[in-house]
Amino acid sequence: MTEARIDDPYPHPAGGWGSVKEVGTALLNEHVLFKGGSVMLHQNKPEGYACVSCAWAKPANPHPFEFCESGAKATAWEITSKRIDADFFLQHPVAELRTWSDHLLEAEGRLTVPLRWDAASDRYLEVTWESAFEEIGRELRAQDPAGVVFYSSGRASLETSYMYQLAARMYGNNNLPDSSNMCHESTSVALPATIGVPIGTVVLDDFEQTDCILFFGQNVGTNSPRMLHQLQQARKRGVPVITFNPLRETGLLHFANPQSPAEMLSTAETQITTQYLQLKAGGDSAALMGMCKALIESDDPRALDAAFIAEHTSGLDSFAEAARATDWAAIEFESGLTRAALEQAAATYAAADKAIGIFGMGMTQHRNGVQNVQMLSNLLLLRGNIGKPGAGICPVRGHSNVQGQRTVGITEKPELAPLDKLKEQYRFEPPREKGLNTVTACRGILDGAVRAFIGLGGNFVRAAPDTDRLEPAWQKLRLTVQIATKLNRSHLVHGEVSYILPCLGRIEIDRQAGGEQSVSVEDSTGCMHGSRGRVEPASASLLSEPAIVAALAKAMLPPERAALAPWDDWVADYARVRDAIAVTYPDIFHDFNRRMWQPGGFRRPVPAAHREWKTPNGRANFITPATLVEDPDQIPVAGEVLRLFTLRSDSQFNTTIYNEDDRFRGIYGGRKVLLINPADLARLGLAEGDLVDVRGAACDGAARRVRGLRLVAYDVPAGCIGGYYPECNPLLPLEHHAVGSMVPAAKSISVLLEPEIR
Ligand SMILES: Nc1nc2c(c(=O)[nH]1)N[C@H]1C(S)=C(S)[C@@H](COP(=O)(O)OP(=O)(O)OC[C@H]3O[C@@H](n4cnc5c(=O)[nH]c(N)nc54)[C@H](O)[C@@H]3O)O[C@H]1N2
Ligand SMILES: Nc1nc2c(c(=O)[nH]1)N[C@H]1C(S)=C(S)[C@@H](COP(=O)(O)OP(=O)(O)OC[C@H]3O[C@@H](n4cnc5c(=O)[nH]c(N)nc54)[C@H](O)[C@@H]3O)O[C@H]1N2
Ligand SMILES: [Mo]
Repeated sequence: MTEARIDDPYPHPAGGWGSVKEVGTALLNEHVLFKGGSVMLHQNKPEGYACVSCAWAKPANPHPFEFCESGAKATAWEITSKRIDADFFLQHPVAELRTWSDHLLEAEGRLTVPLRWDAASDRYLEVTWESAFEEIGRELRAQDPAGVVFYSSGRASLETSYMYQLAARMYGNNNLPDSSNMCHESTSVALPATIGVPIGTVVLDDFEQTDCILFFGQNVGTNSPRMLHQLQQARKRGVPVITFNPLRETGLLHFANPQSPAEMLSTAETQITTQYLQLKAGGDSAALMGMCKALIESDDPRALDAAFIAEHTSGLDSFAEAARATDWAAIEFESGLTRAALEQAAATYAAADKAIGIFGMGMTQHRNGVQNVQMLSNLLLLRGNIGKPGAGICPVRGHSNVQGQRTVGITEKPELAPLDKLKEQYRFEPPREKGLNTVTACRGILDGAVRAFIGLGGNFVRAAPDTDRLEPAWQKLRLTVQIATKLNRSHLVHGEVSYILPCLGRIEIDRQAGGEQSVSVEDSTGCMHGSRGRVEPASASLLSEPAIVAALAKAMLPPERAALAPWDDWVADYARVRDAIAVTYPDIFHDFNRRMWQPGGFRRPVPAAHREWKTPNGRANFITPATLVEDPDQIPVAGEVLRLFTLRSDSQFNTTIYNEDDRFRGIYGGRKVLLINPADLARLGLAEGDLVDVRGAACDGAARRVRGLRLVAYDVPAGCIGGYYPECNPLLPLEHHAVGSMVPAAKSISVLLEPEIR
């Protein structure tokens, strides 16, 4: 058993027949096989709807089936025929629902009516929309704006997000944290300093021209499977793919295209990775330093692009000095990789004219998350791999519009929002104080400074760190309001006054006074796309997100302030919101209403993509890393400290758990498991199948524990263990976050294993 797993937990390609079967099962479970099948033909198509799963680019010439297994599951989950009505809550008091799993809560189906928590009966009771907005407005008007948080999860459209940030700023704060605070904020902080843009420089065309792909800490087979098409095409041209990941992920090993009949009928499959480097969790900066050192110390003058460096960059001298001064022993120790392996990777990279560096949460969710991204930027700059066709940096964004939300003003950083423009456009004085991000909002919840929380989607309590500290504090909030499609734990661990406001999903037809509406989203490559819902709403009582945001704004703002923006006109016709967005951001969104339907979307300007560097010194900058040591937070404790990295399974979208299996990793029978190296098992006197408690061993010394996790022997580097998000979030200390970006360091948490306490 152990042996088989370590050899290959899923001896089949990603995609393939397993994928087809999973899509069918997902649709069947939600009782939408027929409807779902035809709906999905519109996914990621011009005139169709943008997938609600990941943010990967949507091509101008889509495949007939431009969806993947993960997208199909997300679609089925949203258009499910299952419903939660008011009766459900009469039968289930909130205290009881708090004992349900994440999976069971969402599996009940779509929320259908607005709900208010009733203290006397501990139940959510149906209310009218009017009374909901009236009371929420009254509550918010009584609060100091400094203590109110406007969170967004990255799914809401550009239109909704723009309205939401304006409402918050008219209300009086910049407290606009979003899910990217837990995700790619490290990228958004790292890249402006190195190349002068907060986003990636790569577009789909670059994949057709590249000679080499470097792949860091991103699980493509599960989290952005449509990218497998680009990878497969590149591999067919013989392009090497070098992967850095502590786990051997099925999707990074091989792929059979479920949309290619030839591949499905034969045993043909594409090998994706050509060199797989199983580094230690948190070893990326060191690994990248190894590759940079190999290039810098190379005898071959062509190893570096001297002309590019001279013309475009700054800072190489001190970076090169640091690389020379770092010895290989330190690099090998911190990365867990051998010098030979890193030199081989560097040689492959040096042989390519054009290279792309792709990365995900394995890079950003670390104490050194910002530095990791800057080290990848350094490596690319050494060979002029930014700002030319076939090359560039490619952060893979998570939620389907998380990048776009930032583009239209959802940010707690006042310097990143066009406040003067908003002032001129809406004739009010926008607040200039720094707002709360995820970590500082949690601090405020813990110390009582935050009194009210509005959630535009998401499941903040489950997604954020330190679950067991946060939940009791969260219940002391005066007001919690959750705009949502599905029931989740953040609705059940609630404030004194608490509302659930059910909304339309993006796949649903959105009818307003001005007719059927469309929305827009930005993908991972900075391209904006229109999206039109296709299925009948889950319930006639749902409101759209723009309608809810507009009603909230009108309820919480003094009437003369609310009158400064045309909320009702916007709801009647979202094209008017896009007009307003185009006024605020003319460079990006001019002609928005026309261009949003362009096949492949329209791209926002990305100066670095043509070697224009919007950095303070006008050059692309090499940045010397501060340290290669991953975890400066760890305190000395008795016992053997292991490094826990938290993972998504192939059956979840963040805190949405479709089912409890992780097919690609061969993990069945529940998510309360830890993946551990067999040598660690033996050394710690433990055996596969044992149940253990995991105790936090990080920074502040506070007690943190997750009980009863089952050990699974797995091919992970010694000293590192894998566990699932969000089950392991009680172990993630709030103050253990990335330097500079404050992204919780969910990919290296210091822990100890102890025999289970029963
Ligand atoms: N189906 C599905 N799609 C999704 C999501 C989902 O949950 N389900 N979530 C969406 C969201 S919001 C996001 S942000 C993305 C997340 O997508 P990813 O960026 O892929 O995030 P994770 O799955 O958390 O982990 C990524 C990989 O990092 C590896 N890893 C862990 N630690 C390290 C390390 O220290 N170094 C390196 N190099 N690798 C490491 C893990 O083994 C894993 O393969 O996906 C989006 N798409
Ligand atoms: N330990 C650990 N923690 C992590 C991570 C990790 O890798 N490890 N990853 C982090 C990352 S990358 C992210 S992005 C965050 C995710 O954090 P969030 O974005 O807050 O969480 P989700 O699980 O995506 O939110 C799911 C809920 O969104 C609601 N929803 C779904 N669709 C819609 C819609 O169309 N409209 C509205 N209004 N609501 C909708 C549903 O009610 C559903 O229950 O978690 C972070 N937390
Ligand atoms: Mo994310």
